[in-house]
Amino acid sequence: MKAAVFLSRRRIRFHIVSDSQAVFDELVAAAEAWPTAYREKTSFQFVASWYPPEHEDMKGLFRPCSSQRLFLLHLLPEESAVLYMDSDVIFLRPPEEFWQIFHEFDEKQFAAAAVYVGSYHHIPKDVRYSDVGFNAGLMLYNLTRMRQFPAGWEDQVLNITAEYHSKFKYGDQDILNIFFGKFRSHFRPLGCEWNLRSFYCKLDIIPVCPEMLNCGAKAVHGTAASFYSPGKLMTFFETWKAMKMTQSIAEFQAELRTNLAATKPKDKFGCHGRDYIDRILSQQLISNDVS
Ligand SMILES: [Mn+2]
Repeated sequence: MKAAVFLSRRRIRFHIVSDSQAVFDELVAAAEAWPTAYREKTSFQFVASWYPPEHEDMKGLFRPCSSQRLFLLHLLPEESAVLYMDSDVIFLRPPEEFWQIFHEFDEKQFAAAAVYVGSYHHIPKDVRYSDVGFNAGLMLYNLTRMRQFPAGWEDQVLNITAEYHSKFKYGDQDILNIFFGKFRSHFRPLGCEWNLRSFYCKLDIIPVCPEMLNCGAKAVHGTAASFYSPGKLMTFFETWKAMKMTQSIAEFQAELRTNLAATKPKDKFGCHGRDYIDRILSQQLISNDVS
């Protein structure tokens, strides 16, 4: 949230979906330390966790509550569109640049996410979105169109869960990959540069995401608890966390690069071995190249 607000030139309304009012209060209290100019353009709203009656067990599908993103229509009845982000996503571009992608949707599309998760062969070929899937940690949803979806969004989600539950590896992300495998015309695939994960270090980014190698990541996603395991990604997270929002973006970029360069130990994701990782984790902060 701090990165989104720091980089944005717009007002941002956050809807925090949680099963804990205390967690929400903590977040709001942390934001009180932000400079006034940032606080004034930000608002927070608590949205209590909700699951369909008799489907409360879906809460534990993957990480606790990650499956809440399947029920945005119910959670946000007043909203017409939403940028969904996991709690472990950090922007390197202003979030309004991501929001702009709504304007590229054709007349049927109502959701968008960055492609390339890895192997998606655990889901049957006839229903999976693709062999490599997409990541659900950062998405755009046109909620108006979802509400109008003739087969019923929530009915489909529950049907998919009942039918394919035994195949799931990533829980609710698998449900989304099956939904948009069945109803492909409603999904807009986005470039992998919108979702850098530790997995890209392991594989080497060059063959799987050349855009990111050229331009750097536009958003970083701390999957596999990578922000909490010593290494480049933890340094990235810690530098953002400690940042006071009183410097310019360029000054912050310089500080981030210094901290990344000073991070020498090997990490379990193999990021230390990629000589381009420092650049990829910092380049888009002030890049005008938004190709
Ligand atoms: Mn996540």
